[in-house]
Amino acid sequence: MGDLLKGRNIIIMGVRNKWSIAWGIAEAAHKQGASLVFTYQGEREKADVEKLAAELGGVDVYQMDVASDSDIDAFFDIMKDKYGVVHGLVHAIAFAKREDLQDSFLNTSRDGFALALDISAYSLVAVSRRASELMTEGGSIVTLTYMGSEKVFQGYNVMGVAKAALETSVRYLANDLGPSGIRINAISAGSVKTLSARGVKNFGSILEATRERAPLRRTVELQELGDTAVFLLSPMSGGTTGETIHVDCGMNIMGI
Ligand code: 1JT
Repeated sequence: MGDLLKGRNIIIMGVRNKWSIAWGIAEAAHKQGASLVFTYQGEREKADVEKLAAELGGVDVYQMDVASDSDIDAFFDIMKDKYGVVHGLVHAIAFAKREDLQDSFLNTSRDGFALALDISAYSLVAVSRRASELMTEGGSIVTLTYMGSEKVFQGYNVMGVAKAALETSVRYLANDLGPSGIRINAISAGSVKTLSARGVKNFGSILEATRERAPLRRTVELQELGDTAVFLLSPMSGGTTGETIHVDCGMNIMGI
């Protein structure tokens, strides 16, 4: 418990279930007194997300598909009417077609490439623009990335390209938003067993390699990702923007 985020209205996009990185962030932010709002993609996610929201006692939940500009506009209209001011935004959303995460990158279709980049990278630009209009007291935006943007991971393919675009978007957005007192940073999470990762073949061997080779000899905990997000959302990180922070038990520093 603490009050690092007390009185701050923070939107979290991408809570899906207990294993979600966004849920780890929600729990950590809740412990620091944040007033949270969750968004979910569509009807399929509604019940699960509402149940999790109830666990934190009175978190508002709204449907918003980042593929739809009208969904995004409608959501931020509600935020403006109901809250007026937004202090924080967590973007924990990515998508790629299953076939594009299995085959070789060489075979990525035009459609698959555009879809992965739209949902995983452009969506940050779209929601940051709307959120920034409500961040009249300054603000902090946090997104999630993965080391597949920097180095080749067999099968990560188009998501690696999307995450590279996401990280570069963070830098350009930091430049645009900085003068308004709004910071934006990315957390590069080590491998964790989320629903997204579950569908990935050989994901077990990635976790195993992390336990064997990462400096800390283990995989990262959701709580550690949550605590880093709290740091980035709070004034504790006031001098940091445009940055990608690795929270991966040191895995990214290793060669073979
Ligand atoms: C997505 C998925 C984004 C899985 C993701 C992701 N970011 C990290 N992971 C886990 C992962 C996946 C692969 C991998 C290593 C880690 C799936 C749905 C779309 C968005 O390959 C080495 C493929």
